[in-house]
Amino acid sequence: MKTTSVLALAGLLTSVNAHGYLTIPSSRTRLGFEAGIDTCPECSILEPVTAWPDVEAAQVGRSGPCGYNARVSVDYNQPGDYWGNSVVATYTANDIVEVQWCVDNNGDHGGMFTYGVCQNQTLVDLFLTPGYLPTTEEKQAAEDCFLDGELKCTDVDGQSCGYNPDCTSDQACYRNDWFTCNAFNADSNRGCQGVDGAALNSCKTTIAGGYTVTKKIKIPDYSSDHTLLRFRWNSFQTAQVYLHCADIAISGSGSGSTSSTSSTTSTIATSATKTSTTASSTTCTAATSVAVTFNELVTTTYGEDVYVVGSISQLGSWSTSSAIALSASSYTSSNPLWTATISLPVGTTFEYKFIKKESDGSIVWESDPNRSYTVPTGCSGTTATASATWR
Ligand SMILES: *[C@@H]1O[C@H](CO)[C@@H](O)[C@H](O)[C@H]1NC(C)=O
Ligand SMILES: *[C@@H]1O[C@H](CO)[C@@H](O)[C@H](O)[C@H]1NC(C)=O
Ligand SMILES: [Cu+2]
Repeated sequence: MKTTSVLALAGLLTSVNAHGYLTIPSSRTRLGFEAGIDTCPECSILEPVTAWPDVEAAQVGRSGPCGYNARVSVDYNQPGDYWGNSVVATYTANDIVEVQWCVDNNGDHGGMFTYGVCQNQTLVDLFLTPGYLPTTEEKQAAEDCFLDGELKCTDVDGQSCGYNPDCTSDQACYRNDWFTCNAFNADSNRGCQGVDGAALNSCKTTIAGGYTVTKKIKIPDYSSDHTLLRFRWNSFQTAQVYLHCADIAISGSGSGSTSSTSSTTSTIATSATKTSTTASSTTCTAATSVAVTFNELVTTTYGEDVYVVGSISQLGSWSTSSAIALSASSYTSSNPLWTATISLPVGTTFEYKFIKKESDGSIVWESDPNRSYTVPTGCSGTTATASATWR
């Protein structure tokens, strides 16, 4: 009994559970962290979902547009004592402002990120009502609205807006209106931490120290005393999306320009189309990637951690230092389960092995032969499992 909990705890503490969160303007998560309600602001995670290469495919579920931290059971879609009741920043319509998030040193999964403002105040108000927890449907409707109200990288004159190096031109992620992290496996300036190239601990995370990721956005031609700026980061490496909101105000430009009228019209048209698509969708959209869960039964001792490494970049290209950590959060002595869920392109065939990393840093490989796997095809949202026992 005692051994079991020690092992499980060891796994929890050392697995790659660290990621990123919106810091400027102060997100609800940041405020929760500063108030001591949240012990890991970078750990609000939507998983397992298809995060790549279609960065808009994942439905937000309980996480909603503002994030849910399962670790501390805090739902940031509902105003709390320390967030959601007043704005943290007031911007002027059409202004260019700098925003920032923080990526943890131990969970820099690469990928792409976006910011958004939902211009449907009725919908946003559901997330600003003290004591009200939006339903899953309302959370999804709001997320769709935030994606419609995307603040494009390309809206900012002079900002360089690149394509993600881990995305090929035939994939849905090949778009430069979203912001991108650098190549996941780059030797220098890698991943999201490479965007600013800032020093470790340039922002605060709780697991391995953070790096700032700074970009500019253009505040929309819109006015509201209290609305939300939504941040969404889609991981390249893992089947994870990170969602955060900040409470902001936007003072209108007063120009009442025709461009804002026409963009409102197109927003309605887009969401109407989306709704009817969803309602009539009994046929499926083919998945471009699948969340594959790797389960490995392996008895470990204190200080040992289990990783998966393989022939494709998502599995570290056989480099043990880029291997993906499995989590021991469900480990028991009778079911010594280590697990990780990774988003992989459909149809990919690869070889892999599980490895143990000892507390002294040495590596223990599984015996030959290499394992092999082909990611299945299926409808969007398909998941798959590769289960194995250490050999
Ligand atoms: C705003 O959201 C509400 C609630 O989802 C919806 O009923 C309404 O049609 C939306 N309004 C516009 C203009 O899209
Ligand atoms: C497993 O894959 C590695 C990397 O491609 C290769 O060097 C090794 O020979 C393979 N092992 C077997 C038994 O085929
Ligand atoms: Cu992570």
